[in-house]
Amino acid sequence: MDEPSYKVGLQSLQEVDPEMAATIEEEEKRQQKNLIMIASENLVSRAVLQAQGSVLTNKYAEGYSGARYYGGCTYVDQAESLAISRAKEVFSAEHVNVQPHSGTSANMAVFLALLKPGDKLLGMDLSHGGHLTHGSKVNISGLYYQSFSYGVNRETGMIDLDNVRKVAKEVQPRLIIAGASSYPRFIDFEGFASIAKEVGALFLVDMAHTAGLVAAGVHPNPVLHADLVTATTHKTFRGPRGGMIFCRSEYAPAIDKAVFPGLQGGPLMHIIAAKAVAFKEAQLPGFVAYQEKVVANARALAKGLAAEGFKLLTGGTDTHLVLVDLRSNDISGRDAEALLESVSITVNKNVIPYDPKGANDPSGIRLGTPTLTSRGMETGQMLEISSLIAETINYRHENDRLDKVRNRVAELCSAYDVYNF
Ligand code: DSN
Repeated sequence: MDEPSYKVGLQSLQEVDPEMAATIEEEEKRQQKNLIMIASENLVSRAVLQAQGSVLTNKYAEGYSGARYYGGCTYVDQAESLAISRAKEVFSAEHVNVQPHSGTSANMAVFLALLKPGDKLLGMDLSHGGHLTHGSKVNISGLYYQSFSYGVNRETGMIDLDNVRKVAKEVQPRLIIAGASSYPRFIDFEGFASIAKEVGALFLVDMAHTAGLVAAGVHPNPVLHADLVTATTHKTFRGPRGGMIFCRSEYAPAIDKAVFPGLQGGPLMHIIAAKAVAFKEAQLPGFVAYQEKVVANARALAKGLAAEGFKLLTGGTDTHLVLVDLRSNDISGRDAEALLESVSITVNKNVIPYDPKGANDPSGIRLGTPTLTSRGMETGQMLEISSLIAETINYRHENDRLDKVRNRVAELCSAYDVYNF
């Protein structure tokens, strides 16, 4: 008997939509053929990809494990409970909500739970390396709340807690936020917590960038010091694209209510399952070694770039990223990004603190090591890549030299597979 034409399709993506299949294949090739150094990107494991592409995408599960608004939730309940128990263990947390669709959603849920529109929040200035959702005037965090910011010291490039304290005392915020997207040093979470206590503010850390390092114990754990911690699961943590919120038990009911029904409807159960897989991977042998290597590689990259004469914010790094100030290299961040892309090295243009130029054509580039480390690269490769970057930027008008860089990048990329399923 012929199958009715309306029955759910069992054909492959290639058969149903060759155009999209080709687009995805091209992206897979791009990831293989480029040295990807976007600090906020990584490569997920096959196991995470499988969970993400699973039939859990079919299930509606508004609510939480054991208290859903739909029948048939036995297995998605299991998936979410596994994610929760593993996340609590990995980060030593009292409570976690694994439903936020992204880091932004996680931050919005904290604001909805604990602030009223018009309340004051104090976060790190976006132009000094902070996050968009920490009070930028173009983001809901700066539109619905009165936002104030602290920055880094002009000379050292470091967060100066005395200055944070001074601003906090002046502003008297309801919420202080720490956490950054292009700050290469450890943040003194204990120091921030004591400032929050002094001024009677709640303390939130957004560890989106460093969650993987924290999970492996190679970075201080903000969960031990902050009232609330938000994170993404897809950066150093190497899980699926998504968010999560950790908090002390006293804030748990408000946080859960803010995520659902406050901000979101049905949770993405396939993504929650993939988060659970990533939490399991964070407990497997190899994860700590991976994160240690991410940091060692970033330090080697910083050392190599400094030896090539590049100026680095704070002079180096404690984490997975390096911020390069290009003002003395006679090239803007935007042009450097495009130039490096032309030799298959992918980075992003980035503002540097006190940048005389704007965000669309800033004075810096940001480089990170999570993806290259996931491919198996080591400090030797980082030193070589810093030379390739220097060669590209310093000899950008010499096509022969750029061709040589292209050839070497191609060799490196084929020696270190992304996926070889
Ligand atoms: N967009 C992210 C980054 O690239 O750092 C910040 O969350």
